[in-house]
Amino acid sequence: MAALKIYGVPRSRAFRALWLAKELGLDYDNVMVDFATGETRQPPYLAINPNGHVPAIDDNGFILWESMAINLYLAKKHGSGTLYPKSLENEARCWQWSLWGMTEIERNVLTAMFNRAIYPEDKRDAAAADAAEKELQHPLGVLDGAVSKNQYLVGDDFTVADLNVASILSWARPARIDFGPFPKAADWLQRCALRPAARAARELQR
Ligand SMILES: N[C@@H](CCC(=O)N[C@@H](CS)C(=O)NCC(=O)O)C(=O)O
Repeated sequence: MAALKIYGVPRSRAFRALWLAKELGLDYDNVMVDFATGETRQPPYLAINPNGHVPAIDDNGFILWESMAINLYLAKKHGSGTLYPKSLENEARCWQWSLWGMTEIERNVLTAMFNRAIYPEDKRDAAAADAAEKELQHPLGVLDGAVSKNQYLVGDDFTVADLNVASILSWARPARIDFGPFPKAADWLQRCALRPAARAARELQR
């Protein structure tokens, strides 16, 4: 049994931690807690994450939840100097982009995805999806500007900042977000998605 357990089926936000674990070459066990079965709300799992959400990790007895915190923790622990920058300023930029992803884009990408791809057709709200995409125009412009200057969000090397934001934007395709006005962001997203670890994590979703 591996020292690291990652809770959550790969088609959940656990995908983010699984992608990171693959980038870092970590030995882990993926505990298949499924959000669709209500398992996340049962006492055994609530003892791990009282919020009833996946992902969570158990790293040799240290329990942590919230996908971005998990990835920042694992990247700092195992990827210092590679996926996790050594300077305080670049470390802070990884926090900045991770928090940005969660607060500026995640909700609207999800709204568009649910209303264009996930809900049964008769339950979809096209206007809500369009409004969400409209709200995304400004932050996607910010992202486009950031990756116009450098290859990646924190300079020219791929870091946990890219992984965290790109994993949120992995929903942009089913959400049918038009990246036409954001060509640099589209290229950056493609660069991230084509990484072998990203492909390997997507394979787990099949
Ligand atoms: N902010 C949390 C959100 C986690 C979350 O909402 N996960 C969903 C699956 S992707 C979940 O567990 N849903 C089931 C539930 O809430 O019971 C994170 O990023 O880790």
